Amino acid sequence: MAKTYPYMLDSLPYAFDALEPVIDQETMMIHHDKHHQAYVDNLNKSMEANPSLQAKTLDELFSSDIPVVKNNAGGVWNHDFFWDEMVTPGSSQMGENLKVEIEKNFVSVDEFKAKFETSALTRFGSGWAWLVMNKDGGLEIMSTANQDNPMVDGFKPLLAIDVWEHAYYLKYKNKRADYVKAWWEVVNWDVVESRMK
Ligand code: MN3
Repeated sequence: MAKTYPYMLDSLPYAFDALEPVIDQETMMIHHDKHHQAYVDNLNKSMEANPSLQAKTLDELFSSDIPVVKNNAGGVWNHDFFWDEMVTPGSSQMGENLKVEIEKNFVSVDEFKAKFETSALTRFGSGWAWLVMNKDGGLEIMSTANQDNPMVDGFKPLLAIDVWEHAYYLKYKNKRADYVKAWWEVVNWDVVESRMK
């Protein structure tokens, strides 16, 4: 993930229809080819306007005080992270190591999911809900506005759900809760566990 300028949009690691029926093909095409592409293009433009930032890595730009830099750097990184953690519905089960950590921090997998869903549903407007690891190795749930990223505050992201309307509106309309509940089916738990290391 140590990308630098000039930024390129990576292909999805699966077909546009791979997450059907949880996330429909049209949503994936627009989300990746239009929204994610726009973050890449706008980040490159902001780098052209700020040459002194061109040598920085993507995550170093999250704390920029130039809003267009911070927002688009987050947009690029957060979407790469989101695509990588999803897989064909129902094809991934939470492994024992991750389950033990989740239970240690949230009592049960069900309680973890309920808290994560609440975080996703109470994020007002556009943003993300996250499972993160803190500096002591504990797991926490949080949400961020817009394209903000928890790494700015020293957290290590493990899992994130995009709750911008562009992530779900075509299929789920205003029903963010239905999207969030269905989304568990496409989480690739092996990827989440690998991010703990
Ligand atoms: Mn998005």
